[in-house]
Amino acid sequence: MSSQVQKAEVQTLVYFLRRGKVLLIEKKRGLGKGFFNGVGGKVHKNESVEQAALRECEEEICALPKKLHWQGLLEFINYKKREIEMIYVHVFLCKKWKGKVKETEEAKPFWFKLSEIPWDKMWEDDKFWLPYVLRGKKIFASFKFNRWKLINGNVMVLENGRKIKTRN
Ligand code: 8OG
Repeated sequence: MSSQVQKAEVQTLVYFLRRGKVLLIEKKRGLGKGFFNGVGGKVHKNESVEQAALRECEEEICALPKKLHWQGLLEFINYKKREIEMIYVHVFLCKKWKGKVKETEEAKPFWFKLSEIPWDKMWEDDKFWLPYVLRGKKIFASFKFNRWKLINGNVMVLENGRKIKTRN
């Protein structure tokens, strides 16, 4: 019996960096509520991935990136009975922005030292790919979940379009 793709969406994630620290938000609602994550969400109809990333930063923490650095693409495939949900997430770094980072109805922001990232309060897959992104590497990663419980995954670190490392 075949499975059906029920949902396929494109999302964004932005990691702000400042003086050896990364900004993570505690999400107050939506998928990943209570977890720490980068800033992001769904790309709406009629907007580009970059426009969506900028809009989400303004909405969630009131800061507008001056420049976004594209770091890669994540593929999340979630199996639920005979349904499949696919999420493609474009990941960016941001080192310069306008406005002061503020808490909003959606998110509470916290700065973490790169050595003190709260991996146990983040999506299970993050520890496999985020360290590369925070070091400025470009990645492509794919993860399979069963009802959002991680089953397996694969991370490729890319350099000038060339695969340099694969991790399962
Ligand atoms: O607005 P909404 O709650 O739909 O936002 C979901 C955000 O969560 C979006 O930015 C994409 C992100 N996201 C997933 N899965 C994972 C994951 O495994 N790790 C991380 N870091 N983010 C994820 O949907």
